[in-house]
Amino acid sequence: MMDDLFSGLESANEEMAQGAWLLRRYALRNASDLLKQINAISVSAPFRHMVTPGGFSMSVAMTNCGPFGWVTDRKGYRYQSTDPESGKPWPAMPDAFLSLAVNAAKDAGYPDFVPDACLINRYEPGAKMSLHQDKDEKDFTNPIVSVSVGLPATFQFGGISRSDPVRKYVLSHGDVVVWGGPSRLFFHGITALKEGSHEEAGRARFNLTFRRAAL
Ligand SMILES: O=C(O)CCC(=O)C(=O)O
Ligand SMILES: [Mn+2]
Repeated sequence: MMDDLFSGLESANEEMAQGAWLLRRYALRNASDLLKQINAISVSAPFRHMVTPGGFSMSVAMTNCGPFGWVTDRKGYRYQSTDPESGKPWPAMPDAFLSLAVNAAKDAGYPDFVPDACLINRYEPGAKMSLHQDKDEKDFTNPIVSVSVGLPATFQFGGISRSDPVRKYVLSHGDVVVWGGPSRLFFHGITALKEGSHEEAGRARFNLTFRRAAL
């Protein structure tokens, strides 16, 4: 029944800009497993509120898995292979994460994407991420794959300049956004998460951002 309703993936997909696709419910079947894996990862690499170079503590709590993890502190933004809190390598990227990211990228027109970094964002009500570009990676020919689980959030997607108009999209449990090519460096952000409770994720939204950090 559900298969019939959602098998027309075309209708669930929306092109947000050239090279940018919203794949609605793409990860719905994986979502409970993703939550379990996120929980396991956070046991060895706990969520933490990192500090920006300007000295502000981020409202989004973060951790990472995979060969490289994105970090920020007073010294700047960067990728590193170890967790600065423990000095240990980040937890391995679960196979289910990797295949989800590879398949979503392929379906959005990026057949060569192999992520080496997975940033895990945890938003609690009130948390937000201001408009920014993802530009700490070495090779912008690789797309970004972004998976949403838990409470819905409003994603803002703009253009190549900070002042470009933004469109808003509600990202729900299981939604995947892929952007690359001409939109790889487009500004984007998440507005303050609304209060709520999700039946599987509780009072939170999780986002997995898959990137290729190294060449
Ligand atoms: O939470 C999201 O959907 C976006 C996260 C993001 O843009 C980032 O971590 O760079
Ligand atoms: Mn981003």
